[in-house]
Amino acid sequence: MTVNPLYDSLFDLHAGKETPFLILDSGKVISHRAFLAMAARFAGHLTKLGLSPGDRVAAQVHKSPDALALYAACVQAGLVFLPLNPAYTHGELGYFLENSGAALLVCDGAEAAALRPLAERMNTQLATLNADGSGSLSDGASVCPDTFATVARQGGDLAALLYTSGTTGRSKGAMLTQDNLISNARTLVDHWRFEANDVLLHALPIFHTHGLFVATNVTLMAGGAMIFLPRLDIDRLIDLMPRATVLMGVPTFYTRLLDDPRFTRDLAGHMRLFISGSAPLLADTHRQFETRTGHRILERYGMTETNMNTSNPYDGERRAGTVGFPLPGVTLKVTDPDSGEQLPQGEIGQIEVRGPNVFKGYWEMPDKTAAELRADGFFITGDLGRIDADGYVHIVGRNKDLIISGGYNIYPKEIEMLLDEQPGVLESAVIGVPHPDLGETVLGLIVPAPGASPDLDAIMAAAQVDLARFKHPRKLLIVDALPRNTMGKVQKNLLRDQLSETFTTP
Ligand code: MCA
Ligand code: AMP
Repeated sequence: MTVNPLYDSLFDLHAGKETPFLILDSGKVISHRAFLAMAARFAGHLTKLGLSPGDRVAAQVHKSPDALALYAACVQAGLVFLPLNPAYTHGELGYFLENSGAALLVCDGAEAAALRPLAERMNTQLATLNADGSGSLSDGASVCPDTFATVARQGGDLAALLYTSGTTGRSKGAMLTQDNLISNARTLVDHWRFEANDVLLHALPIFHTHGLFVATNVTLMAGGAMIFLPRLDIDRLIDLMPRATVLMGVPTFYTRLLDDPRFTRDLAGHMRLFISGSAPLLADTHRQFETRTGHRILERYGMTETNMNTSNPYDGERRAGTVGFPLPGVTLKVTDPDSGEQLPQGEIGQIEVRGPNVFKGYWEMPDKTAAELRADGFFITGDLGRIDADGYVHIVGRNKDLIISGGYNIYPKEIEMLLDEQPGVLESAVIGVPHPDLGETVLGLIVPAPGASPDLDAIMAAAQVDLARFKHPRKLLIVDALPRNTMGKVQKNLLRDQLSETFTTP
């Protein structure tokens, strides 16, 4: 009898298998059985800490097999996994703890002393897990048994809470249910033909949907293996590619590979599949990749709130500059942003999606949920697109003020609020401009207060204290005024056009 649908579909089938699951750069191999024993020990310890089903477990830890086992442990113990980018500052972390009411924060040992007062203030327990697997969590788990009585859950219960930044500058916790994750993993295993003999080259972070659910859940469900690298390192990717069958990455993975002469048709020839997502893959990159390797990258489109929505076909034409077709079970429509009415085929509008993949809403933010998730189940993605005559979905822009840098989402509002507070600043605008490596990067424009000469170095230093590194403006510029439309709204498109070559010309 199914007691915990997600645990049963991802893990249970392979629990006894000695087949490889994680292949580490050190050469160490962790089998499916050993991984689940590790997860069971963590689950035992989490229960001993007094956590009960539905409690949130925040994990701000480095990528490691143990960090992945913590995810599996949360599923098995009925806890809600809340992964966080280690780049977040303590200030940013405080917001996530407070908003989620996390019962436990797992952090790196090096951060524990500094974070203890924050955790105490939030009434959150603290445990440590270091990149090498040591720490108080592993110490506690080491005396727990290799098996754990899986906690019963239902498909509609929460499995994970993933924060996504908001246009107002405050992050929102997307509530993902067991069914959301299971249905998407099932669809992708089938659509991308994942099998037990697949070996995925995994160099993505595991605190986002892409590296955690798309890559990991799909491999787990198929019973395959992952070459598990701590981060993107092109040398390691090239060295290890001969042992892999599939690579998943953001477009920066592919542009960096193409920049390397060692990445040849011979090296890539045996690979079964290259998948790209999280940010637009330039049609030019798609073509260059095909010329170099003979492979067509399979581009797909997803969101934290929806998991994967569309994918180019496995067998049919993988069309450059498109994100393919809606996945089975997903309904996608293009609507008029003002009226919400569906537009005729071929017209550009906002993309809305509905299906078993679509989340349950934002954690304790009913107004924001109501604004983006319609009563009939359609989620308003904030992306602008069109469907061509052959049914391929094209993403042509965004109806939301969002920058995607190397696959990380950055909401300008959060940075503008900080810049506006700095001495000598009247107002600011933060825009994304093209960047050869990251796709887009952050440019901050500052309008000085009358008679003031803002100190750009001091402003940059202030941003560095409060914001995660990937959100830091790569450059700040002084401008006299910001262009506004008749409604008084800053015309960021004009700024982007004027400044689009800031990082692309030498
Ligand atoms: C690192 N840095 C960044 C980024 N990453 N700055 C801006 N944008 C970034 N994405 C900082 C580093 O801290 C470093 O700071 C400096 O920039 C240069 O770092 P570099 O060595 O080039 O970075 P890297 O370690 O090579 O990382 C680049 C990366 C990485 C490989 C593109 O960011 C990455 O793995 N991105 C994937 C993100 C992802 O998985 N997104 C999925 C979310 P300093 O100068 O101080 O040293 S979206 C999602 O899940 C949806 C559902 C979907 O559709 O998939
Ligand atoms: P996130 O909120 O981090 O889940 O990011 C989701 C956003 O990433 C989407 O709303 C899109 O704007 C963008 N995105 C994801 N995949 C693609 C893609 N293949 N092409 C263009 N944009 C994408």
